[in-house]
Amino acid sequence: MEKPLQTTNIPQVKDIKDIIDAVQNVSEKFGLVSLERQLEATQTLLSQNPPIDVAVLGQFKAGKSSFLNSLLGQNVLPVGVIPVTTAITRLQYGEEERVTVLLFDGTTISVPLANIASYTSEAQNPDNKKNVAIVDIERPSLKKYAGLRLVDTPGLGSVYKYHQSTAQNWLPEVGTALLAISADRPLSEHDLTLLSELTAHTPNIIILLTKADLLSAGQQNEVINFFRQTMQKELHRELPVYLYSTKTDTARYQKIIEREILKISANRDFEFLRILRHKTRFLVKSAMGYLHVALNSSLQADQQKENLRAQIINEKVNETIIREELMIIARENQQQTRPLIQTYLEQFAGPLAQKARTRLARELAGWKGNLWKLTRRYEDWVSRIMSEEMSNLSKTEHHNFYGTLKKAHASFSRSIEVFRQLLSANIEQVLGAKLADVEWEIEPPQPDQPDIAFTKSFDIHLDLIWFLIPMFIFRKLFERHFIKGLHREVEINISRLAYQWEKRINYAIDSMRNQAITYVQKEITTIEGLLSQTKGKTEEIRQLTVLLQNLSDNLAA
Ligand SMILES: Nc1nc2c(ncn2[C@@H]2O[C@H](COP(=O)(O)OP(=O)(O)OP(=O)(O)O)[C@@H](O)[C@H]2O)c(=O)[nH]1
Ligand SMILES: [Mg+2]
Repeated sequence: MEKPLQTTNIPQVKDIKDIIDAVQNVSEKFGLVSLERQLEATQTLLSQNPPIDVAVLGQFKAGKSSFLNSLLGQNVLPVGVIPVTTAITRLQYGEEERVTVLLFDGTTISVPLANIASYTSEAQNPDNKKNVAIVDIERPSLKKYAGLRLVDTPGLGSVYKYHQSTAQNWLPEVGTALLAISADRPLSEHDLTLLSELTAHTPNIIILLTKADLLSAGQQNEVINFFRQTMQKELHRELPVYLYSTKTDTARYQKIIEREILKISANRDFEFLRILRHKTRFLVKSAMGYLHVALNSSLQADQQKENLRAQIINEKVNETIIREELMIIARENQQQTRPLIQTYLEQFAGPLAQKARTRLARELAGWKGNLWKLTRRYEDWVSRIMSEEMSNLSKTEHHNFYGTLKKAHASFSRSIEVFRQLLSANIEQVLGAKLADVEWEIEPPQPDQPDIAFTKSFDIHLDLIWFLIPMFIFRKLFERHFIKGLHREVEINISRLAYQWEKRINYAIDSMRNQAITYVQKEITTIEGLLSQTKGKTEEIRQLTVLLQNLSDNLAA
């Protein structure tokens, strides 16, 4: 971490407020939608002066919640071997123990500490169906961390895309980041991306190598050195790296990391300003990138504007074309969904029918009664067995149904990437200005498991005249009929399962297409806004740029 600077060298809250107001002004004037989230987070920090959020971030299962539990000396947060944490959870000092769940609609609920898992764990709150925005835990035992909030976040990179977006959306709020990485895993591309994203949000990043007990002392040193070198090479930065284990030597590791955290708490006001200043500097930098585009466009003679616009939003970079391309990608993949799932599932029809036949043959012998009773019993039996088998099949095999979802995701991403490259290249060629890099990723939604409901599909009507049929003569015949019918039941149910998954997967493809279209629209609107609003505004933009430049020079002091 950087050495603390003299407080007198850094701009105070009032100055930062002026800068943020200036960015807000520029953002409104030029419709800079992509700055909104960070701007809002910074304004909230400034106006509310909340405790510093010391956030534990990282891949799923890195041991984030376990680390916080260990620091607290009590198992407060749910942990597990599969992705667990589903909602942002903040822990801070309070005179009395209190847990408040804040929902997205603004309502708050007070719950006992023992019940937090029902809001923060994937098992009890799958996909955050309870709409939890944040869980706040106050405890008297956290007195030593006064001025801070320790924040547990959902893991990145898990199959639950919801977790990913929750943690990602929360990044602008980060005060100090503890990036948890399992010591027995090599540093991943995801961690490096997260690190570089984090540098936009905080000056304080600490690497926490968790599960140190899985390595020998020699290996631990090797890993620490490897991390130090990689940070230097990839990010040109030195970051503090600490080991941690909740299993062995915990007290020793804890002392060291606790000291780091307590340093922040002891210098809370100073650190708070430093973080705010960092976030503001990043905001100014992004805003200046956009102003640069606006300035270059404004410098062109007004009569050339239309011309300019036509060159940038040209026949390759325009909404209609991209929209069409995205439609075609969606349609082509959606047409393939059903046949792919159906073909895949067909391999199970034979063995399933065979299994059902064996079971039925065994159980039939015990069934008593006339044809009407026998038929009802058969229906119930098939209904139960098919629901059971289809449910199992759905649970164990659904990973094999995602072919078209994955293909569509890759094609959408490529399409958008090409769109952004063409747009950037046009802007650079026409205006000589570079677009600020905006990370954009399509979130592939995770389809739900269908409810397997068996609907009757019998075409035996003979049972209605059961009183005419002497069972002692015909029973064997009907038994054979039932057993023979099983193959068809299996086929019908497999078809239904394929249909249910087709609907879900195609819906997910549509939702990705909509995400992509929204992105394209936003981007084109921003650029068109920049091009059209700048007529005759050269002087104003120049002044704004100079203003932001001066302000950011102050920040760099
Ligand atoms: N060996 C070892 N295992 C650990 C340690 N810390 C955590 N684990 C195990 O790692 C697994 C994941 O722990 P969690 O704390 O749930 O991980 P998380 O990062 O919060 O996971 P998500 O909330 O799903 O993102 C659990 O099975 C823990 O028992 C450690 O220090 N050593
Ligand atoms: Mg967790």
